[in-house]
Amino acid sequence: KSIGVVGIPFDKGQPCKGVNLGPEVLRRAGAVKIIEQLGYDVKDYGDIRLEDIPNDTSAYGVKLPRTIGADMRRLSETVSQVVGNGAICLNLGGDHTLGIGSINGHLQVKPNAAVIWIDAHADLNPPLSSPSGNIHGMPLSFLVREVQNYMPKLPGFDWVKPRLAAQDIAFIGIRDVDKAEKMGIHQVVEGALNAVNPSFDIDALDSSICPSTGTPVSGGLTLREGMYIVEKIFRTGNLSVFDIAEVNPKLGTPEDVAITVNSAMSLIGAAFGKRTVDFIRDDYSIP
Ligand code: DIR
Ligand code: MN
Ligand code: MN
Ligand code: MN
Repeated sequence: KSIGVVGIPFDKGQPCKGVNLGPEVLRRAGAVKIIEQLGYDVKDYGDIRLEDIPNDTSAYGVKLPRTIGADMRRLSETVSQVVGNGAICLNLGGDHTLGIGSINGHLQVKPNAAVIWIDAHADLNPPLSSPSGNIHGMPLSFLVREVQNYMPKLPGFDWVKPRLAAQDIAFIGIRDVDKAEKMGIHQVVEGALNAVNPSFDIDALDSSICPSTGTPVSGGLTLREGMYIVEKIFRTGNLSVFDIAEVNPKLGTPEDVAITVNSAMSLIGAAFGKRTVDFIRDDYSIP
């Protein structure tokens, strides 16, 4: 089986500087090596090229819509290409805006894919309902069919199609939901597990094990719970795209960064079948 790795050094969806360094810190920690050692045929697509469109005025409270739209379009095309080639796509963020490109591109090739949104937050705010104006809290609103009545026509996003039904999303780890999001969440039940796209915002974990992220929330998943979720998904044999988002190596002490990157690395390993106990054997028979 092959894996395509894509870096998204993107930070325009939220105000904290440094989350653009996520792909670099995860690559340095060995994110590509760890999956190669598991026996996959790995192709690193590098980081996606990011736009800088001049005079990109805000629309409906969203900053830099044309620039962000162009960036996500490029990610969507890359994910389509990787999945279309028969590989699993590993997306290294970057802030969680990347869900727009990742899921749109995935669904273009596999329209029946189910999304597992692993996050402290629902990321379902339509632009005009968003309390923050930060687009990393909005990605699912672009994708979910049932909320399109609330979606304005944002410049730069005409290529995104709401290909996802609310019933094909499962939320895990959610504990900080805004008012407008509650209506949407109500409609969500666990979808059938066909092709699966886990989108893992590191802040789904308890803030004690991911201090270096922009919006940490206490009371979250333990590392074992997070790993259990992605191990389970791996064992379905239907993992198709995996996103890891919101690791910010510029937040907190060097120790905080190490704790956070270690958590992310454990999740990446577990998502691609790394056994927790490496020396385990399959056969103990005595000849
Ligand atoms: C909040 C925070 N719901 C917002 N969202 C975050 O800005 O819309 N998502 N941090 O991961
Ligand atoms: Mn979050
Ligand atoms: Mn998120
Ligand atoms: Mn966040």
